[in-house]
Amino acid sequence: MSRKNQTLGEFIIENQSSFKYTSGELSRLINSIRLAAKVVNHEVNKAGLVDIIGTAGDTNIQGEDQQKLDVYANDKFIQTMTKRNIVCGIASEEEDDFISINSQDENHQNKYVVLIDPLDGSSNIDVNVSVGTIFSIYRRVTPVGTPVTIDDFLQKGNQQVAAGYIVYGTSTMLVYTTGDGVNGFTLNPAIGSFYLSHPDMQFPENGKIYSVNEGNYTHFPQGIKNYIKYCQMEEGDRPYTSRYIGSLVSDFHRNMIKGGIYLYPKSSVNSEGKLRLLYECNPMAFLAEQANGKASDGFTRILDIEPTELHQRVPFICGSKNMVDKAEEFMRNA
Ligand code: P6P
Repeated sequence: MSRKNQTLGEFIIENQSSFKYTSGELSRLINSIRLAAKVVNHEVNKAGLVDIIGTAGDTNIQGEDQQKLDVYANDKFIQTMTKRNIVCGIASEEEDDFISINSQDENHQNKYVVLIDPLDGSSNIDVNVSVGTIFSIYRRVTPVGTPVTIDDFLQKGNQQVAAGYIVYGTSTMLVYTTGDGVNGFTLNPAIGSFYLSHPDMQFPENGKIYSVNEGNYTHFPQGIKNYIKYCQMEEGDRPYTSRYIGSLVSDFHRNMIKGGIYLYPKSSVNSEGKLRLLYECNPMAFLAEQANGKASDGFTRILDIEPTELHQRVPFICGSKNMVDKAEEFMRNA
């Protein structure tokens, strides 16, 4: 039973036995993500000081080259998971191809692969708007003892063993699931520990917030246009409130707490939408369903979509179950 104010470390140990692949490897993997999150958080929070402490292309006090924050975040998460010898492969939005990891020559004995968007919404950093890291974890499907192949990464979202995000906002939170509900941990920067602040997070079945970039309205499918007009109509509990941060993790996090729907549909500009299936939509959809929410491409459950390539995009509608149902109804009837 989770207790508020438990540390993330205590929570992982206490709940390890409930995870069906109890081997301690996944716990060590979550711990490595926790460590990388703290390192990245430190840099993200300094971003506003770039004119004082240097930026990409400069060198820092250790003489290291300063990097763009999304490249920095990518390097830190990959280094941390590699050094701890826990995963056999990593795919990242920042890497064209997946990375086979065989650190310390352990002959590819590790069982987990991780797919990651190391710093989603990074364009918001320059204007001091929150950004996030998104991760998705699978067990490999090819034989242990051999290098990973693309098949280990092109798995349906319903095969994920864990998923989560870090939101670098007014506070830094790590929110994740291993298939037994969603729990949120808030970082106390003074001592560098994450504390269980949001146990058993759940989407309200209904909500009054819709998140979509309405600047694309004229390019949307008719069903989406009709749903947006429905949200704006004076009737019953509507009009809803429009809230769009431009950072998926932040919009998702707010909607999960308050109730709401996030939409990034396909359009005449983005024929498959903008968001990536494997390291944005699948992990967020796993979290949504574990929190009593729903996620689809407007017609098909996100977690059932058969992946075909590493960086493929899909339309994404996610949030409070009854709101997603209504949006799908408009898509079907258009
Ligand atoms: P647009 C950030 O680039 C991102 O991937 C999501 O975090 C965000 O919701 C979306 O794209 C914003 O895209 O086209 O509305 O600026």
